[in-house]
Amino acid sequence: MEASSDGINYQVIADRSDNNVVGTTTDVLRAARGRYIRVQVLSCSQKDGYASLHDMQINGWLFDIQGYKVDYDNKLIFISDMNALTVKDFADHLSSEGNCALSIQAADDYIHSGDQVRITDAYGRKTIYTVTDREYAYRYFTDLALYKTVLFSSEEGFSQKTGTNTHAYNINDGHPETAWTAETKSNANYPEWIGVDLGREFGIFEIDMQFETKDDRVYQYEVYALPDQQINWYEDFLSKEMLIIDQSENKTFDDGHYHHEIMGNKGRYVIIRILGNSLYPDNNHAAASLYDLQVYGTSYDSYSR
Ligand SMILES: [Ca+2]
Repeated sequence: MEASSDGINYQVIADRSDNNVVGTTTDVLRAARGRYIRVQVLSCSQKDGYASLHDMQINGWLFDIQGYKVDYDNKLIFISDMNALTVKDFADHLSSEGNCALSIQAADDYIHSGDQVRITDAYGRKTIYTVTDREYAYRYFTDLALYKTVLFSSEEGFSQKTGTNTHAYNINDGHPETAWTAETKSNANYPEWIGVDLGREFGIFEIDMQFETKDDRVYQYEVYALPDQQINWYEDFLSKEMLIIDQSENKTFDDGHYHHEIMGNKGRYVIIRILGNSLYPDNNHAAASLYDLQVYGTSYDSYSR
């Protein structure tokens, strides 16, 4: 059995010249690569028996150097199970991407899920990456919003009533007991909005929020994901094109904790627009208030291609 990438030059990928199995045979190949496959029938055990083939099936992977993604932050290399990478192709490609050396602890000539890849970058830094074929493992395990720049419509800053810090930066400070409260002056004002600049675009899969629940208030809100270049907040709120979660009719209390799973919407800015709550406008001090915002997703710009 021979394979060729151009239909002219063939190389032997399986030698069964001493085959003595009658009927169906299966050859499992580990390092064969080709576009054209041909079978040379050399002889037959039966005197005067002629060459005859009922069926031939070939299973394989698509060789595609674009078929992997590198998650530099979580030190993962994602390989689709529809694609295959040889160690050599991968090394050549990474070298062309600016990495000067790598060593791969692979079981054979292919890179498989579970392999460890040690990459030395152009600055001599050595990092070990883990190869995975499980797409969910490619997602970020850490909160993308934590300590990132907070954007907001207004903030009280300091509560005269309780003496507590109510600055906007409390929504992603890692402390569940600290909260942002919007400016109330004499009257709460809606809509208010608050969110984070993730620093660059991500595919957003999960958003977790903890609102204030004083007097069992229930908030109505919308969540937007805005792309890198977009900073015209109010226009986007009107356009609704970047609306990823619509809770404008929300009546569910859930202790103010809302967990949303979405489909990887692309965005750099995650903004919660708070439309009102169940106490407002009867209680004109029931301002927007949020304890915590967490965002989970995948990287977009760390893909190698
Ligand atoms: Ca907090």
